[in-house]
Amino acid sequence: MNKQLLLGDEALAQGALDAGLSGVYAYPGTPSTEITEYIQAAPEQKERAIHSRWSANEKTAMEAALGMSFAGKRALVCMKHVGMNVAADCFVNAGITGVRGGLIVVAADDPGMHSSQNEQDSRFYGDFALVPIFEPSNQQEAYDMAYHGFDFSEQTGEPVLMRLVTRLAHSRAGVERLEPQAPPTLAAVEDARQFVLLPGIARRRYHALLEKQADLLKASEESPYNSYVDGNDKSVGIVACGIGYNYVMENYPDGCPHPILKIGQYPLPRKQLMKIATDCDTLLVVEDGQPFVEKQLKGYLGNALRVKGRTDGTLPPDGELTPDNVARALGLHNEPLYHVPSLVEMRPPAMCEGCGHRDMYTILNKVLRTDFPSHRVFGDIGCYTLGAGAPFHALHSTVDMGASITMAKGAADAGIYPAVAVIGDSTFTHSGMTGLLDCVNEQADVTIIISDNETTAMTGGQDSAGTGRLESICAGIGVEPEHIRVVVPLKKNYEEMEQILREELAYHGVSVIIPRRECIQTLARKKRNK
Ligand SMILES: Cc1ncc(C[n+]2csc(CCOP(=O)(O)OP(=O)(O)O)c2C)c(N)n1
Repeated sequence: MNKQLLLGDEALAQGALDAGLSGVYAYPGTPSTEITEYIQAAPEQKERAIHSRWSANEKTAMEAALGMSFAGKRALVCMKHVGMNVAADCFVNAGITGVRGGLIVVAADDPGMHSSQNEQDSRFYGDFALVPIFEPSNQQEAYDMAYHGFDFSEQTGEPVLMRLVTRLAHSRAGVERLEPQAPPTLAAVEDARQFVLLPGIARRRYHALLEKQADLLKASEESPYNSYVDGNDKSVGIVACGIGYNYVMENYPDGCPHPILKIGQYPLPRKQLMKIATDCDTLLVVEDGQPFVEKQLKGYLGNALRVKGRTDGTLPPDGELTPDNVARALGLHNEPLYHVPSLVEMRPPAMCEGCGHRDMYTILNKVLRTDFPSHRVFGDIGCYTLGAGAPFHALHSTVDMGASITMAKGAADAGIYPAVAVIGDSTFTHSGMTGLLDCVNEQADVTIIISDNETTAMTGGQDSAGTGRLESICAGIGVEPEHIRVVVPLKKNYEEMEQILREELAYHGVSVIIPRRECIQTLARKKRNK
C-alpha cells in the first residue's frame, strides 16, 4: 500500500478509518484535536457517513462512543489527558460493562505542559480501569495500533486505552497503510445483564474483569509491541516505553549496546521484565510522563536501588523526556549541535489584537478596580485565561473547565462580594451549565460573564456547542431574563458595557452578562475561504 507523511494524530485517525470506523466522538484539546479534524476532512467520512461532529464534552463523547459500541459498531473517543478526568466516570465503568463493537479511547498526554494545566499520565487511568493500554513509539505504530486495536477490543471485549504524547501526536513520519476494511457486521447487545450495572450484576462483571487480567497479561507478553532485544553491556538494562524508545535509539544510531525492553502494550509483560531484571545489574526506565512503570517495577523486584529513572533523579522528575536528558541518563556525552537563538525561544502567548475578550477585560478591570476593591474574579479555561497575565492581571483563579462559576458560587457563599466568574461559550456548555443550575437553585450572589466569541478559539476554532442559544440555555436553567444581558464588546460600546456591569454587580442574585463578538481569527478564516 502507499506511504503517507502523517502526524501521529493523523496516523492514528487513518488507522481507525482503515479499520472500518463508524464514529469518532471527541471534545477538542491539544494535542488530540487533529485526530477528529483529520476524520472530519477524510473522504471516507462522507462516503461512509462516519459520525465526526464535536461532542459537548469528554464525558458525553465517551458515553456516545460506548453507545455506538453497544450497537455493534467501531467507535473512537479522543481527548487530551485532562479530558480523562471528565470522561472518567464512564471510562472506568466501561471496563466493567465491556464493549461489543471495538472501542478505542485516545488520551493525548502533554508532558511538559505545552498547553495544559498539569502533566498527569493517562496510563494510570488504564491501570485503574483494568483495561489494556497501547502506547505507540512512533507514527507507524500509532497507525498499526489503531488498525488492529478494534479487533483486539472486540476479542477481549474491553475498551482499549491508547496513550499518545505531544511530540508524537504533533510530529510527522512516513506511514505505511494496510488494506482498508469494511465496518464489521456485529449485532447490537441483547443481553441486558452486560450493561445494567446494578450492584448484583456489576459484582459479577467486575469479577469477570479481574479474571480476564490473566488473558490481557498473556496478550501483552505475546504482543508485537513489546520486544526484548539483547545487548552485550549488561551493566544496565533499559526499559523504554512509547516514545522513550525513540529517544534511546536516537542516542545509539549503530544499535543499543545494552539489553533493551521496548514497551508498547500494557498490562506490563511480566516475563520479559523478569528476564531483563535477571540479565542486568541495574535497570533504567525511560518513560515520558510520570513513573508509572518505574514504580510497578520497584514493586515486582523488591530491590528498589536497582531501578533508576525519574524517581531517583537519573531522569528529571517532571517535564518532557528529550534525546538529551535520556543521553545524560545513559552516561553519554552529548553536546547540542545547535544553540536555539533567543528569537525562537518560548514566549508566553497573548490575546490577539482586536479580540473581544480584551474589551471585556478593559471594562471589567475599570469597574472592579475603581468601585469594588474586595472583588475576586474566578477564571476558566480558554483564550480569556490569558487575562490572568499582562496587561490585565484580571483573574484570581483558573483550575479546570467550568470551575469559574462554581468557585465564584462557593466564594460568594463564604461572603466574598462581588464574586465574578469569567467563562467562554464552549467552556460554559462543556461544564459550566450544571454549576449555573447550582447558582440558580440557591440564588447565589454571582455575576457570570460568558465571553462569547462563537467558537472554541483556544484549540483552533472548532464549533461551539451552544452557539446562538446561550441566552435561551441560561433562561432554561432559570436565570431571570432581565438579568441575562447581551452586549457587543467594542470600544464604541464601552459606556453601555460599564453601565450593564455596574447594574448587575449591584443585583444580589444570579446575573449573566454575555459580551458577544465573533473571534477575529475565525472571522478572518471565513473571509479568506470565501
Ligand atoms: C477537560 C478539558 N478539555 C479540553 C481542554 C482544552 N481546551 C482548553 S480551552 C478550551 C475551549 C475554550 O473555548 P471557549 O471557552 O469558548 O473559549 P475561547 O478559547 O474561544 O476564548 C479547550 C477545549 C481543557 N483544557 N480541558
